[in-house]
Parts: sequence; structure tokens; C-alpha cells
Amino acid sequence: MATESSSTARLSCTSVPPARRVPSMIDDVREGLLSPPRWLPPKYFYDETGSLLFEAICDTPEYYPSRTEAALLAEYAGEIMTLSRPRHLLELGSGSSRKTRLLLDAWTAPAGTYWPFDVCAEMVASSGRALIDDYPDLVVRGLEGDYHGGLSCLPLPAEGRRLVAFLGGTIGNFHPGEAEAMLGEIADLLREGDHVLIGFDRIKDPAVLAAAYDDAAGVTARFNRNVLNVLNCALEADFPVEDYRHRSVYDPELQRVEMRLRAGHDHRVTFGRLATSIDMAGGEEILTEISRKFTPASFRRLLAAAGLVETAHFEAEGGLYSLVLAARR
Ligand code: SAH
Ligand code: AVI
Repeated sequence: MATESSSTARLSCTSVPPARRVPSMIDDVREGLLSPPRWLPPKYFYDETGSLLFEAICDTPEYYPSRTEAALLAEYAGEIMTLSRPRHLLELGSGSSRKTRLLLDAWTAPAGTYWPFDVCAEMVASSGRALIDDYPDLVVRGLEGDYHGGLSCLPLPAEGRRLVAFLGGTIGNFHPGEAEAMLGEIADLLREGDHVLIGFDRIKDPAVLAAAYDDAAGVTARFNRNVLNVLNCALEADFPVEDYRHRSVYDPELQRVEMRLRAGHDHRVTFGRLATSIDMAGGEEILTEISRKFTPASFRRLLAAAGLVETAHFEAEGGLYSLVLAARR
């Protein structure tokens, strides 16, 4: 059962129980980190510090996806809201909800309800408070949880047309099978007349991608390394965080950017909570995130595999980034 942690008449924050078992951080570390090739799921980036670092990445000159998506929303939010006419706006991985304000500004339905869903409880709470101050007619029903646990336990009312937003290119952080499964779960939330709005990043000049994922001010490097602070804290580990180098690599075959952390020297990492340790060799890497890039056609194929069909496509100049509105096929 969902547990409500705070509420006012127009704002509540509720913890969403997973519909199926989600691996714990200890499970993930055992599976991904204890032996090479080493990897971590990207959701551990987003403690409060990591979420704020992500916001700072969005303000770097090199990270074009966020401001490009914002520009598309500024131009097309009216059309998107007219086409989808929602009563409920559910956003997956809502973060600060900064860009969502462009949709809210264009939302003319009386007393709509916004449902931000994110793994970072602090972001859900702080963005919800700011939104009810700034939008006097808006009801915010914040949901805190892990979307890998499924979407079938979300406390959405049966009545009222839905728009599900999945912005920022976050779908690119899923491996192909996971992305299809996630979109399939979104499709299951949609009924006749409901829509999903998805932002996805496009394949482009690798130099532009390299800069976007390795900004000159080093914000992305801090974001990447922060995941080791998260593990140090939660698992009583002792990664020498500052001795890891941030790397971003574009793989043209897999059409994805990979973020990695490279150990600067040989060392042993002890995990107090797991009563185990690993020996990292200097130069050894941990894959911390993939960020897949698409063409309009490859994204349409992904939608089709998940039982969705594109109903409108909004594309930035030069094919830099896309927003699609889709419905159940
Ligand atoms: N949509 C926002 C934020 C994108 S960053 C934007 O476009 O700017 C990715 C967001 O997804 C973060 O807010 C992060 O906390 C959230 N997130 C990552 N993994 C998650 C998971 N497993 N379950 C729920 N939210 C998750
Ligand atoms: C959240 N996600 C879409 C971002 C991305 O571009 O893949 C996360 C990110 N990683 C580095 N910079 C931004």
C-alpha cells in the first residue's frame, strides 16, 4: 500500500510500493561491482547532491539536451496540451520539474492534477512545494519510488484523461530490452484518448556528444564521481572518490554514450555492510551509465515494440533532439 508522508490540501508526497521485487543496492553491487566488467545502475546517481548536480549539468553550455527540450516545449506545449487534453499529468523521473512548468503554463484544464514520480524524495518534495506556490489551481500528488518496480501500483484515479511525460532523454539510460519493457508498462497505463510524451536524444556528431558528457567546468565529472560517495555512505565503503577519473566515450555501433569511472591507481575497496572487498587495478573502469541516442525511425521501432504509436513528432533544428507524443496502438 502507498504510504503518505506529508500532505496539504493541494500537495501530498506518497511513497509508492514496488509492484515486483526491485534489487537492493546490495544486490546491485554484488551483481555489478564485485567482479569485472564492473557496472552500476544509474539510479544511484540521484541522491540529493546528485540531483542538484544534474540540475547544474543542465546549465552547462555543452549539455544541449535539456535546453533543446525546453525550447521545444516552449514552442509546442500549447499544441501538446491541445492534442492530449489531460486531466492528470504523470511525470516519470520528474526531478526538479523545471521544464514541466512549460506544460503547466499551457494547461488550460481547470484544476488538473500533476503527479511527479521520482526516486529522489527530496526533489519530489521541494519541486512540489514550489509548484503549488506558483500555480494556485494546481494539485500536486508527489510520488516517491523506483520506476523499475513497475507502474501498476501508482495511485492514479481511474477517471480522467492521462498524459504521461518521460522527459530529458531518460529513456536513453535504459538498455534496449529494459526500454521496451518500460514503454510497455507506460502503454499499460494508457487508455483510449490518453497519451505519453517522450523526449529522446538524437544521433549526432560524436564531438558534440563528447563535450555534452564531459563539460569544461567538470560538473559532469562531479556528478559521475558522486555515485561513489553514495556507495561509501550507504554501504560503509571506502572508494577514494577523488582518485577516480570521469570518462565519457561514444560507441557508434551501440549508438550510446558510456560514462565510466577510471581508477587512478591499484587499491582495495572495502564494503563494510557487505563484509567484502574488491581489488581495483589502476586504469580499471566502472560503467556508471549508458545514454542511448536514436533516429526518428529507430525510436518509432522501439515504440512499436512496446505497443505504442507516434501521433506527433516535434524536432529541434538540425535534428538535435526530439519530443514525441504517442498513444496505444
Ligand atoms: N526529467 C528531468 C530529470 C531527468 S534526470 C529532466 O528532464 O530534467 C533523471 C531523473 O530520473 C532524476 O530526477 C532521477 O532521480 C530520476 N530517476 C532515475 N532513476 C529512477 C528510478 N529508477 N525511478 C524513479 N526515478 C528515477
Ligand atoms: C538523465 N539522463 C537523460 C542524462 C543523460 O543525458 O543521459 C543523465 C546525464 N548523464 C550525464 N549527463 C547527464
